[in-house]
Amino acid sequence: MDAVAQEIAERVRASPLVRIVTHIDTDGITGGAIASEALDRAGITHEVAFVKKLDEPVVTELKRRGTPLVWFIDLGAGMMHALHGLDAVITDHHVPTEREIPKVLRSDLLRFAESQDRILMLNPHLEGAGSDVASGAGCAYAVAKALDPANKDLASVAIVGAVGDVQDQEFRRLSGYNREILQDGIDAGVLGAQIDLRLFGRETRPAYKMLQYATDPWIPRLSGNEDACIAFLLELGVDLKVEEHWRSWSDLELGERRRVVNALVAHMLERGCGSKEVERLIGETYTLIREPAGSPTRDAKEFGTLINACGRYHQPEVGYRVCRGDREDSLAEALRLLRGHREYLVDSMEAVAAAGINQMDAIQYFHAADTIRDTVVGIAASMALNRENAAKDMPIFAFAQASDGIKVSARTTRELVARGLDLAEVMKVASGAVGGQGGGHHAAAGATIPPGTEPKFLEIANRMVRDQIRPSRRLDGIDSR
Ligand SMILES: [Mn+2]
Repeated sequence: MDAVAQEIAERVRASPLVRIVTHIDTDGITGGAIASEALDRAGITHEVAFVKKLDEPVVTELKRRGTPLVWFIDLGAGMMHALHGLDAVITDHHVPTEREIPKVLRSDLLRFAESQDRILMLNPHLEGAGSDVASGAGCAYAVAKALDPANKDLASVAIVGAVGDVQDQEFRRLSGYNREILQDGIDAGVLGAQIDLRLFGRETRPAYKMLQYATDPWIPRLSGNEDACIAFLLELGVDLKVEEHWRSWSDLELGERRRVVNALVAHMLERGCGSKEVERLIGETYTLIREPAGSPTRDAKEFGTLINACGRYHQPEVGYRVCRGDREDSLAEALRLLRGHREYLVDSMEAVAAAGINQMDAIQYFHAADTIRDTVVGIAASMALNRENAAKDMPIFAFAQASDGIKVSARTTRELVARGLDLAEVMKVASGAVGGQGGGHHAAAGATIPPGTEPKFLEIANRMVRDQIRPSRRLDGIDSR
């Protein structure tokens, strides 16, 4: 990574103007903030633009503008085939497409073409690694560090990007190049890593709320049950409040935290959860140690969620300014967007109930039409899957209207992935068959399809899911939900 990062840094340094083009999710916004901060520190003139996706019209517009150098972050790899003619550097972790080499430049001219190459990409896939060893923000960080080793303090924002892209989820800790970034952050005195309960809301949620909202893992009888969570903590002798302040998980003393973790493990085992599920309680958590205790920017996962809310509601600049250090107006605005997002999710659950969840033989689905935004329908699908009224042994597909067609989001459990389900493949094939496009991950995938093709899409998806899932062998923990 370092050699390419160095080359990109030199390209950037030599350019009179750099246009940063980045994605509007947490990874893209944090990556844009890192790049911009590093360029500012180096005195390099630049602009930052956020895009929902990098498609042909965006590329055409960039070519038309003729900026001396474009820096793509968290995107670009998937458009390698269309970037010919642009001067660009790319820091991305998505799978690259093939470069398109003009026909006249074949064979003996190929070497010449390559030596004239105007596109330089830093991407873990080019070094034989997968998407999860570094995020777009992490790749941008590598360039920032190459520009100036003093930029190691930006590692904290890069870790927010990695966690925002759930790169710590599968193994309950970050891996690959992310660990080098983490170490840089620890050395620079901006990051801490600790083994802890990995539920969401360690800093800002009352401890009982953190338990109540637990979904990974789902804790039988506690998840979704406020009274039971309060009783659980009280029985362990944990004070829920100090004066008027609800104590968060981070407010608890080490002894209290240990007691709660031990009790949670025993609780889950007694209720038939398998060891795989119980293990998911614990993992590595990341703290931005210079941020005030109890603040929404102290825990990397909470920080990432805050930034994501900004992107989802079309205010990426707000999140970007928080990442650049604004703890006044932009933070207040970001928190307002996050609160709005939570209210929106509550309303979305009502919209799902109104739409109704329909079952086919291997999948279930709902069609939200224009009642849920396309940027939120994926979370609505996850939440619906965790509710009582959805079947736990089928993936869920959610449809919503988008500006460019019908957005489809699909979600499933780890148990079904372990039995062979691959939603990325389902999305790709089923959407392709109806004239759309899609992809993603095994357990979470998305697509956009032409309006009216939903029935055909569902029919193909249902058949594919049925063929993918191996006959049920009773797995560890599968009945725990
Ligand atoms: Mn990313």
